[in-house]
Amino acid sequence: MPFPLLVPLGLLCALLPLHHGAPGPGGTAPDPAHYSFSLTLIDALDTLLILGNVSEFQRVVEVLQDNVDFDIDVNASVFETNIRVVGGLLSAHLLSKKAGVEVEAGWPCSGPLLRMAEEAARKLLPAFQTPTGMPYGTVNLLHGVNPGETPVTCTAGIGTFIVEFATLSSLTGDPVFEDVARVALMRLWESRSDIGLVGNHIDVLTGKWVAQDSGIGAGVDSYFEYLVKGAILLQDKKLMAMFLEYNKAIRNYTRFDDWYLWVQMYKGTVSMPVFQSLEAYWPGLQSLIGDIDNAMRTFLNYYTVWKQFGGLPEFYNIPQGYTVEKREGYPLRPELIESAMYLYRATGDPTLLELGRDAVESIEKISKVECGFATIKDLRDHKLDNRMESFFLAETVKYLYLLFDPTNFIHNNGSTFDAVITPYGECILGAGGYIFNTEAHPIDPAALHCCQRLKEEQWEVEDLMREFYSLKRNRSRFQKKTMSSGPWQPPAGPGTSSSENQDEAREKRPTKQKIPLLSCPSQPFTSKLALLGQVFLDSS
Ligand code: DMJ
Repeated sequence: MPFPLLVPLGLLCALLPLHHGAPGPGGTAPDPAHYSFSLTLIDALDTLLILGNVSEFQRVVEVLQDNVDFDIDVNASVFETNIRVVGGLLSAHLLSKKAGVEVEAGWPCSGPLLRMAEEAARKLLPAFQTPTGMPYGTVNLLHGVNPGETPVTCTAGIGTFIVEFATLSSLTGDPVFEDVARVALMRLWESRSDIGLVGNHIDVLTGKWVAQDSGIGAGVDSYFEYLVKGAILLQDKKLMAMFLEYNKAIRNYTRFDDWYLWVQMYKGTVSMPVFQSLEAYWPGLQSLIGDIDNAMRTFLNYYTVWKQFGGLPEFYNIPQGYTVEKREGYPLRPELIESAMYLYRATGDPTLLELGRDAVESIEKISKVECGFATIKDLRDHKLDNRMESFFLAETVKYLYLLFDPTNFIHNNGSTFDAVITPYGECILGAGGYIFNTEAHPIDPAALHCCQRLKEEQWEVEDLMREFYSLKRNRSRFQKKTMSSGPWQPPAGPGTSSSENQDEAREKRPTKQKIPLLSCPSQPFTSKLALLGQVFLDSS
């Protein structure tokens, strides 16, 4: 297996803090490579553990604790900061015990990396203070949203928060993160067209679509991904129902011969017969909903493009069978390898390993340079660019390794686990079923049930109060025949204040599901009280 060659070199040189802090070019969203908070270190941290390098993991945790500072005057992409920084820190926090880091009492409900994740996420919250509850795309980490900031955000920049933010809410007990993420998701859902599609960019102040191209790739991709992953992580049937509705519309209007094109979101007419490298996550996502046959067919289409060029060009014109002008590059993206990893777990089909082998060979042969692996500027002549994206270490290397390492702890099927004593009782961790955020940072779903007493109790008290007041109100209505009340309504249109949105989101939060699909279900408040905070299954 040629793989071991690739990994150590990539990690040796690339895990250095970046200290640039330059703003984005020409007022556009800033380039994450220019943030001043050790982006690559954070993004690559959990990769170290997955590859088995615990001593480096421990060293990097110390470096981060001593160096990371989010109180800086930098314009940051809300989306990128969430998926790379908040996601990377959360994942590393949850894996730190496994990596031999001495964790503090209270872990996983407290710890330095969790505090950093929370601090970074709080810096993003001002972006959600819009009339629609959909966030701005960029926020200044010191001053909040810049006056004059563009209100146009891409769909993925609105709908890619629930995995990190719900995890953060569960671990910290502060519901604000999950609330804002849910409001944003709900608004997108309400903004879909009559034929069930969403566009590419929307004005977060007015709720009007600014770019009406609809597809599964750039600008939209991880919104769909987070409906599925959020549904699995939170056992939330409504999120899955939303995805399945979209899935129907996507198949009806955008799928041709197992390729996915771009169409006009209101009419369904084809606007771009193009396959984008970013779309290659889709077969992996289909495998998560059990649609293996469709996933394999689409994967094989994409693999033919890989074979044609030795990598995936950013854009590929499907009828012409060639790259699109100025989109001939391959920045070592992970998506096709990610799909191969999921599908290999599901099928064991050796074709998927062949893609893995081809990827390792291409990356080694074309992109390896003295101090890392460079972006391929043009797949036609193999010219290189002077940059390595942080997702290469966070995702590409990780998914490749996991494709070839069937016994990795990430693939645990529940046969082993760790019992951890938390301030809220015993909690089971490390049993598998990890949910990867869109930057490949694995989140242990069981961890969301470790620190819940506070939150659950808070909600129970809120529910009791609500019940109490609604009883009281009904009684007085009965007596006075004045006030009207009704069932919960979805968030109102633009103009609703975001605190109202958040109240609504809290009301709409799925409380206890009848049939938990994952382990570690939470007990009702009363039983937990009786059991002094220990989490036991109903049957125990
Ligand atoms: C990553 O940063 C994330 O996967 C994101 O969702 C889009 N794709 C890049 C890598 O290609």
